[in-house]
Parts: sequence; structure tokens; C-alpha cells
Amino acid sequence: MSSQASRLMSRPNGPGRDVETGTLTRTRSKTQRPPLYKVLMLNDDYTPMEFVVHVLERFFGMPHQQAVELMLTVHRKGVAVVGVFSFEIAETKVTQVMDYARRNQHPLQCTMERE
Ligand code: TYC
Repeated sequence: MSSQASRLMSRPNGPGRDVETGTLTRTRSKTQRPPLYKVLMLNDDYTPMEFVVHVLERFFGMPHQQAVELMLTVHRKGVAVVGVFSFEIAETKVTQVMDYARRNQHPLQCTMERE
């Protein structure tokens, strides 16, 4: 059931005046946003730079030049956020990257954390 529907059901007389007490009633609608998750790429000493660039293009839809720059940020700093997603999408990205790295025998690590 939608949150709008449940709000209406919990206040069957609708916004306005309580039928018994005459009290004016109003419910404030606080819109809930789903939590977001950062996907992080970790540096290591063995994964080739070109492979990381390819991963950023393939799984994160990044243009080549942006992928090169972000790869170099990870290389220099040790870690960088490569995208922010809903839980399900972030989890899928992490799984795809980890599987792809493993299949290609690279130790590349990718994780997620709540924003
Ligand atoms: N440090 C790696 C190298 O010098 C390159 C690299 C960059 C590896 C980013 C992982 O997430 C990474 N070949």
C-alpha cells in the first residue's frame, strides 16, 4: 500500500475537523527518500591501469577520459567513489566488478558503503 494510502486510512475523517472533539487535524507529509550507497574502488599493486579504465567504462558508463582520471585518483589516493546508487544497484555493480576482475585474474577490489 502506498504511504499516502496508509496515511488516509489512519485518519479516516481526512484532514479537517475531528467529528467527536471538533479538533482541527492535519498530518504533515514527510517524504522519505531511500538511502544511497557509495560504490568504492580500491587500489592494488597488480591490476593493470587499462583494466580499471575498462571496468569504469563498462560497468559505470564513464567516458574514456573521465575513467582514466578516476583510475589515476584511485591509484594515487588508494580509494575513490566511482558512483552513488540505491542499495540494489550498488550491490549489483559491486558483484559485477568483483566477478569480472576474478574472471580476468586481477585482484581488483570494489566495495559499497552507505552515504
Ligand atoms: N595501482 C595499479 C597499477 O599501478 C593500478 C590500479 C588503479 C589498480 C586503480 C586498482 O582500483 C585500482 N597497476
